[in-house]
Amino acid sequence: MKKPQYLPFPERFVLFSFFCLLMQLFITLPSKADTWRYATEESSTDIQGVYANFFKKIIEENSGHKVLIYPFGTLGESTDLLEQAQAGLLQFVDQSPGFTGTLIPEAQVFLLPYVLPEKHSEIVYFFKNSKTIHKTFYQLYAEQDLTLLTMFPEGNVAITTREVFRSKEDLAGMKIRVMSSPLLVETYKAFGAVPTPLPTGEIFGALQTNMIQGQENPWFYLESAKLYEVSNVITEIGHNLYTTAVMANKKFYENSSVADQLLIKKATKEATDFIIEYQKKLELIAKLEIKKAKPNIQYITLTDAEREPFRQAAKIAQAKFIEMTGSSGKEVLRQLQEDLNDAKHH
Ligand code: 6CS
Repeated sequence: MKKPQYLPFPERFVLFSFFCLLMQLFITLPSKADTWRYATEESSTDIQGVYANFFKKIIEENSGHKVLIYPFGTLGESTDLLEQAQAGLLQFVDQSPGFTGTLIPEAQVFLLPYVLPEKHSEIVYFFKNSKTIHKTFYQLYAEQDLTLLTMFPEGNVAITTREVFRSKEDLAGMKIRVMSSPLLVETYKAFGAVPTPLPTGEIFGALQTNMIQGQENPWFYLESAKLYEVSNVITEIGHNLYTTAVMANKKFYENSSVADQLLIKKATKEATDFIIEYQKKLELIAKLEIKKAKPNIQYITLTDAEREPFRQAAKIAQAKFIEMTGSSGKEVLRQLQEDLNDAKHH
């Protein structure tokens, strides 16, 4: 039998080194300059906008690419943006689980009341290391043609109303606007209110005309969207941390060069690290700014005892979540609780 002919060792070594060099060049060489489109649900000075601009800066400083940012209002409502990203008209999009929940019901796990941590160190650890986000959700979003890049918090959610409320009974008959999530609807029903899903662009007008009597959002947004102007009371029941997600169109991401994928990962990581710290300061600033602009606004923080009925109602919301998502949601919730436990003991 004929023995296979191998190149002698020195030539083999030279050939192998040449191949390694080529691979390295392929990985590190900048790809051709492209324009990437990135839409957010908020204005460019809001948290999502600040994140997007940070991301853009890293991409543009390290490649020939340009990132065009489309802030809220330029391309439509949140649901329009996601459709455009799925279709590849946008390369990047920021959408919060309160809207994604209609497409990926499991995303609503981030809306469950009294689940996410309040302590900053736990929040940081959770968002950076959570298997729910980086493994389970990565897969669930991929099934919808989206590559999930990151999720980050935007601060504690507070509820604005016309009248004071301290109990579920006080909320009876009050129409409270929520994002278009079936789980948020069930949650506010369990809280005793009349949940009213509306797109972002309609919140201010609906409050002004008394079509709704309240809504929930993180503090920075109550200030930047001027929602306090059309509210008399802002109440903290301590039920949630607003969470958002940044995604890429999956085909675009997978067809990008290795160098571009690495650059997107680098920009995502650095922007996430930055924004988690940045958003932390905004709550206090918003509280001061709102009081300055409207001194007679009333801030109320429910006591532990007053929160108890809302904590009980949260159990109904959890049962509804499982009803909506089945065994997949059950597993998501189990994983989330494990992640939160890790964050607590880290
Ligand atoms: O409530 C909303 O619709 C909006 N809230 C925030 C904090 N970001 C975007 C979202 O569309």
